[in-house]
Amino acid sequence: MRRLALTLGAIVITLLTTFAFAPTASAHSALVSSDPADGSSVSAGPPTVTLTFNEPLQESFPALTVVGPDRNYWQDGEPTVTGRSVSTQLRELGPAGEYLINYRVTSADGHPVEGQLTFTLTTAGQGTPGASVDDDDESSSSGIPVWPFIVVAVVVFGGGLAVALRLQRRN
Ligand SMILES: [Cu+2]
Repeated sequence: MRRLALTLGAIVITLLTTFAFAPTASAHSALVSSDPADGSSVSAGPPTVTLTFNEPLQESFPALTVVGPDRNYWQDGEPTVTGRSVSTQLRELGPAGEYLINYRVTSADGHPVEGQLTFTLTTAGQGTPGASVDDDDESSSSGIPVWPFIVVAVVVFGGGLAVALRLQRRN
């Protein structure tokens, strides 16, 4: 009975450790506002897209893309982080319809935060799009590799299991 309790205890500790190391989704830096606002309609594209968060962001590896109803990119250049905001230049827009703003930033505490907003262009513009999303699937998706977390989880879990088995054998 005592042996079983030790084993179960080791497994519980292992699981807790695993979850502590796992990437937590989004309770860190929170988006508080955007320009254009989420769900808004505009008759002409704004020159820049800016997202503002509740706390300063880290400047490493921001991602901010704007994808049109034609599945082309409409942002121009790389995003920049300034304090609590991340922004990117926007091309003159093209077809009317729904544009998706995809973002990924790094919280002050080092955790990635990502999400998606939309706005609707009501009057088509004359702009020329950037690359097609479909030509660029790998770098455009969330982009954060999952495998390091899996490796850590497996190593931690395996280590915990070894300890549990050894405790069991010793008794
Ligand atoms: Cu965090």
